[in-house]
Amino acid sequence: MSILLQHLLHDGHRCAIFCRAMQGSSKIIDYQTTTLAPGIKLERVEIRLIRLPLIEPFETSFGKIDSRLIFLVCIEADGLRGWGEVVAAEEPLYSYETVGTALHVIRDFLGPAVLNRPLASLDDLAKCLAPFRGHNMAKAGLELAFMDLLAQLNEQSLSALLGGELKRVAVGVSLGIQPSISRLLERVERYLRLGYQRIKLKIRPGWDLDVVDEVRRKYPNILLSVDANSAYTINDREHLQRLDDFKLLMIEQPLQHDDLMDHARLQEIMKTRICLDESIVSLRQAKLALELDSCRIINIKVGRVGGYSEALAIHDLCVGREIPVWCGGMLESGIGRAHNIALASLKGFTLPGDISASSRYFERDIISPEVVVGADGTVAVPDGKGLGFEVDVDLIEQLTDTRIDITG
Ligand code: OSB
Ligand code: MG
Repeated sequence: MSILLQHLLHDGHRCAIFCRAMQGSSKIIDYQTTTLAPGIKLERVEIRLIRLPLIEPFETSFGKIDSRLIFLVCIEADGLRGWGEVVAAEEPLYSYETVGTALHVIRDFLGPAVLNRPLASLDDLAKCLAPFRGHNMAKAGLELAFMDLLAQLNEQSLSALLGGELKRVAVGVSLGIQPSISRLLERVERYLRLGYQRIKLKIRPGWDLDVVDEVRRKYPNILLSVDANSAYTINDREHLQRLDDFKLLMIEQPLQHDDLMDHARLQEIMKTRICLDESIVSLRQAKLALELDSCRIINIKVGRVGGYSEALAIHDLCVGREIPVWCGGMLESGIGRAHNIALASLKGFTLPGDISASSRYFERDIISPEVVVGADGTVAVPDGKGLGFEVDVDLIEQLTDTRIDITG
């Protein structure tokens, strides 16, 4: 049994943990059926951890991974199941949250807080989660599952429930740091041929100016951006200014995650627009960033900001201020990917999102049909109920490493 699991197993009466390594197979636990009126009452929250290998390693300025431990959240009410995904990674590198912290927080606090009370809207759910500080990715997992459920109950698509209007969303690809420039150029060529509308290059000191120069030289007219994932400091300002030569669509998160001041200082001297990712963890931080002119583009990740209520508010703020918005990605499984597609169908998402085809990352996805990118670099927004994709429950069951049931 993993150290993580040994640590997490405890005698709490509200949850049952099923671990493949421990029991051989998972079991279903009974729960009490509750009435629905006046709002939905969530009867059960289920966590599933499944490991999905990546087709090729993904390297950023903060590390390299070759698989994703996917954290799924399933909630049940009125015989229906809603699915969400917690985008936290195994290590606290992109954010302080991890699979372990999210598991703890959902099992011990957030899950019990949302069970068995009438929830008529997303707002009601958000109010149950609001007292708990931080842990946005954990909160988002519940909000996502809840909105899938609500859409199914309303017999509408998630996109329609969110107020999305686009039928297809524009997408780009995020290319990790490669062992060589020639390998990177080969990847750029591949994804352009597949139709992706924008190429984003991960950069870090030592893998930046020369690399961008080569790509730009070979493709003078493509939409090209870079993402530093906080690899620089304001002392690198002159170095970063040299990126202004490459007609980049944006530079994403060059400086520290909690440093809006230095981003504003850098934006003042750079022509290239700064886009904030890690720094935008709430509507308040988004307002502050725009007030300070720390960025001129915002990347919305529903997980990073704590769910749909905050994501929609940030979207509306940006639309009001004419700040372009795009949908970020966290190497999600099909479930998180389906949520991203629904979110990106809102009108304010005017730049291509990091929403790749399932096959860009995984051999086999856990939804059907898988997400596909058309030759025009767009992804269709499904109009079926809820996520609009079938969740492959059998495959999830087969892949389940850890399962936790939380009941009231
Ligand atoms: O900074 O946008 C990022 C992946 C993991 C963590 C952070 C980031 C990313 C990506 C990949 O860039 C986006 C995707 O295709 O899901
Ligand atoms: Mg980023």
